[in-house]
Amino acid sequence: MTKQCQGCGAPLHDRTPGTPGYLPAHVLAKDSAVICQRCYRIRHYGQDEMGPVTAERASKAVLDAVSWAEGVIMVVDIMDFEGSLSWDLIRSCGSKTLIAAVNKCDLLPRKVADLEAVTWVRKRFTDLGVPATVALISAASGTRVSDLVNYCELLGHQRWLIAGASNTGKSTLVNALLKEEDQVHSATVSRFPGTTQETVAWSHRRIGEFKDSPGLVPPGRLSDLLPQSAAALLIPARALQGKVYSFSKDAAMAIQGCAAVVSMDGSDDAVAVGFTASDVAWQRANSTKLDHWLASDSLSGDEFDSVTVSLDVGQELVIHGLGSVAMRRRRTKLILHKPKGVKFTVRPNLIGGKHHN
Ligand SMILES: Nc1nc2c(ncn2[C@@H]2O[C@H](COP(=O)(O)OP(=O)(O)OP(=O)(O)O)[C@@H](O)[C@H]2O)c(=O)[nH]1
Ligand SMILES: [Mg+2]
Ligand SMILES: [Zn+2]
Repeated sequence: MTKQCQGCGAPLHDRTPGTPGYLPAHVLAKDSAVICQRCYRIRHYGQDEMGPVTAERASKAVLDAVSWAEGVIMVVDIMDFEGSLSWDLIRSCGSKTLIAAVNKCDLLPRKVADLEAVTWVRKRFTDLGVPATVALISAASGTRVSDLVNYCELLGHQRWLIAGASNTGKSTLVNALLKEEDQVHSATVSRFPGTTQETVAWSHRRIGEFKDSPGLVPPGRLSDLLPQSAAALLIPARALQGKVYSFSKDAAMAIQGCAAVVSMDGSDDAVAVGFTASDVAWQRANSTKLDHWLASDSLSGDEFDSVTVSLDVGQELVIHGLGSVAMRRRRTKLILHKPKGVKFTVRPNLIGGKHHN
């Protein structure tokens, strides 16, 4: 039987160097061979020259695994909440138990109390009509992973699927669960989306069998339109940071080559806060030179389109796979310039105005 890479799930082989699952024949022949060359290079050098799993393959693997599972743990990135929700996954779960493990809560500013964040997430799911039980966790630090385990145990299912959009931290959660089991093997984790290639089965004394799975690619995330190395810059990896700018009429803020917002009617005391949790940040921009600047610097290579958005105080505009903009003090109409195909959402603030005024 073909062995499977324990890190990424690709079938191990010695045929084509430079593809997931590859190992030189003499290494593959050893009993101790458990991870492929790609996983080895990701783990030891932080490099993935072989690229992500295709969206089609990931989708097929996940849908097959949903039929196997009694319960699904859907991992969502709190820093890109709407962008990292997979509606295909939610729909495919039907009436199965669906737990939303809302991950990376360590990246929220410390001022945001846990209860406030959980309340926000629950309300968001209710507003969106998603019937999920919420667990707010940090898989990386292990925060509240034991609560998630307790809840799974209580439900008594024996087959769990860990699934969700790419880069949300599924494999990191798998490793947090394996840590409780003193497992010597682990799933491969990387900052590049598309690391896990196939489902990988593990077991846990208290929750039964569980599977890691390849990341789904929900449509509309800016980070998915870029080459993997550029995408890594946009992926939430650091504490959420807000940049505050006055936002009088014609004022503009931009993330170079990615998106811009221009105020259409801001009064003199209007203030906008641009949030990101990645290696990029909102900057002040010159609204008269914006067209040229966006077109010549498009990171995605896509054409830009423009939409008018009204933003109330207490609401924020989220650009999927990039960041968000919130208004303080005044309701403001703005024009959003973004690459075609990138989705946006207007939603209640994740971080209340009271924390950042
Ligand atoms: N700050 C923070 N980063 C996390 C957390 N969980 C995962 N990450 C980071 O998110 C990135 C993706 O993690 P993975 O576990 O590989 O994500 P995945 O969902 O398995 O990704 P794919 O296999 O590509 O679909 C890595 O850089 C992780 O270190 C978390 O709780 N907090
Ligand atoms: Mg993974
Ligand atoms: Zn591998």
